Amino acid sequence: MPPIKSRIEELAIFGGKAAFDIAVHVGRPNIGDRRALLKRINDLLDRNWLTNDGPFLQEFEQRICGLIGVKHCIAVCNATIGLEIAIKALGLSGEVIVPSFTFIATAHALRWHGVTPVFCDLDSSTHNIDPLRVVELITKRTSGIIGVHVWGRPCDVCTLADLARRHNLKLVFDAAHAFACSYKGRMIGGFGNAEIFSFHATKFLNTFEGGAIATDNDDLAAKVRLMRNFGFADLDTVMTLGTNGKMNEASAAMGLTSLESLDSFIEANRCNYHLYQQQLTRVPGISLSRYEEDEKCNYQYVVLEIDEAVAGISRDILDDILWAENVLSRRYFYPGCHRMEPYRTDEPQARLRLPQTERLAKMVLCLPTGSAVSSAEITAICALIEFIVKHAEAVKERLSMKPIFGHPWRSASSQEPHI
Ligand code: T4K
Repeated sequence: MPPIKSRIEELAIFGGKAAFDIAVHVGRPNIGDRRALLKRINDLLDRNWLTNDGPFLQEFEQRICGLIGVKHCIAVCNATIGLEIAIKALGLSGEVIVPSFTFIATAHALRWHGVTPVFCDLDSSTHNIDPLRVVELITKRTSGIIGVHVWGRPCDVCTLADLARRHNLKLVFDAAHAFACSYKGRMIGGFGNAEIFSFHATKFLNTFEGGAIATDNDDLAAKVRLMRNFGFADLDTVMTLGTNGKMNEASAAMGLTSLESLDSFIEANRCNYHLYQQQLTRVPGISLSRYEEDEKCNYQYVVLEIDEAVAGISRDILDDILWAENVLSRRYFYPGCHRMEPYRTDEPQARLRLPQTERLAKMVLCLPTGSAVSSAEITAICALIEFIVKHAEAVKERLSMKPIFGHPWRSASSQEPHI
């Protein structure tokens, strides 16, 4: 376990030795049984079948359908392409209402297809899109709503579904974070017109790169399958506009292997989450976002909210100090999509109508978790945070003598949004 600091001079940001010799990451991949994976890789090489609807892909899709109780699962090469295919297949056009507090992929997938993302504010208790604000944004041009189950915590699915039905809108969920989570006892995957999972390397269940579109709608599933493969219905018949969204066999092999460790990945995350929770409750101004523990959750994100007025230190200073100690915390989803291009040029005043997003984007910090992070490392990270908050005044004073300007790897524009 890294030594606990006793004086602020020992903090790495002031020239002390970093608490961790090797960086501790948010989003370190969970690797399942290597032998099982390598056996599958050998199998696919022996078979000489590397992609295009191979046997591993089919098995992976069936396993997901069984696991989450959804009729159709169409695996894709990443969730961004999954979102794009769903957007095309559902005929979204004009404007679509999305949260700004999400990974940029949610907005880009729309804009890439000429659809305007209309950013909606969030519910600060869940970090998810606020249905009360959604209703205010519906216009004649609105064709749909994309809710994002941020951190794997489900959106207010019932209210959004009701809104979508009443206004004749399509409803899609970006479920990139929410694989193996449930809402009102039912697994995420079957809500709305379609839900899209991410199996990127940084997700708790990964296929290296990958994703999947889940839906109970037969027609939509058939269309999505065509679109994933250039629109091909058979060897030389193209039925529709399409793209190359296929998941390859190596990714599907990784997916099958990861699924075999699903429970242990979740259990590792759950233990990590509770350890953080137990150790951070005593730190004023730092709160851990809660999961509904009577639902299924994957606990894949450990999300702090830093209340500067109480903690005495801002999220950004805490982040800088942690990075110096080799704890690579992340400010997801700062500064919010509306402050990123091309959206900030499109609507420079968007911040005025997104007060909760603005507030939250300055408070949130994600901490390392997953099977690669040990209990000792978590204890050391919590001790560091406690130490920093306890000495907040002295730390700030010392920093004011030698100002830091954020990480060298952060661009000037991301430190200081221009708007
Ligand atoms: N919708 C939502 C709500 C999403 O969060 C995402 C993706 C998407 C849609 C789109 O899904 P995909 O098209 O990607 O399937 C990362 C991921 O790349 C991204 O998938 C994820 N969300 C987002 C929240 O996080 P970055 O830009 O933070 O990645 P990066 O390279 O900085 O890596 C994060 C940390 O993980 C680093 O500390 C390094 C570590 N890492 C990363 C990789 C790739 C590893 O230790 N090993 C690795 O192999 O976006």
